[in-house]
Amino acid sequence: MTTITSTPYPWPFDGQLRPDNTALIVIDMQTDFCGVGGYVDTMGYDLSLTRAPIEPLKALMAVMRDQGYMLIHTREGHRPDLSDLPANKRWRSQRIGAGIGDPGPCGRILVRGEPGWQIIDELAPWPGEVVIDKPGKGSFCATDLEMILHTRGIRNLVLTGITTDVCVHTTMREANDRGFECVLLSDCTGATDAGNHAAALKMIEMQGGVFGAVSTSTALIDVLHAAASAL
Ligand code: C5J
Repeated sequence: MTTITSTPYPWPFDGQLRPDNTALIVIDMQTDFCGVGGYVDTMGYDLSLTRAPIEPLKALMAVMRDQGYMLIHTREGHRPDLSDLPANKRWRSQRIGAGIGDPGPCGRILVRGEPGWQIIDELAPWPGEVVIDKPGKGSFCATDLEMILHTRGIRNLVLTGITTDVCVHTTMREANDRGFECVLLSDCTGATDAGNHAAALKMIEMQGGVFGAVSTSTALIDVLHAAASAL
């Protein structure tokens, strides 16, 4: 039995934490969400909040790669012809001066292949790691993520990335509804608003862990190190 210290229950619920059944998912660590001149910066939000997870994530990714855990990266973005961009998503982003699909300092905002859409160098995927391109907030919507997880025998998901209250939360809810056992690491996530980050964590913990559990990278790393040294 292996669990990590987390709230509101020790995760995973059944103590089955192993490299063959658990994946780390790193959501949307793209320049558009945490880099100068990207989408979030153009909207005027505080980049320090969405950049906060970078260092803890670096450390966690190194340990999980070393121990043979599966890493999955996601990128939010749209086709260059914008055929997968809903009109209301474009409209509301243009209304606040950061039109998705429009040109900006990092190329066309949230368009696949543009500089702003790339995952930041510090957290770049390694060759062979799965990268999921998604047009929406949730990582399961209009992607092959669920099929990949089932094919690889993954049933536990460690959720990280940005933003806590939007793409990370949506993905956690989608995963929980599909029966995956989820934990979100509070220091490896960030929102465009500190209050929203805190609220998103609290929502998870209601009803005994309605979407899963909340923990930290250090709690997970401690357990992974202990498990490795017990071998
Ligand atoms: C948003 C995301 N906030 N990655 N995307 O539009 O959270």
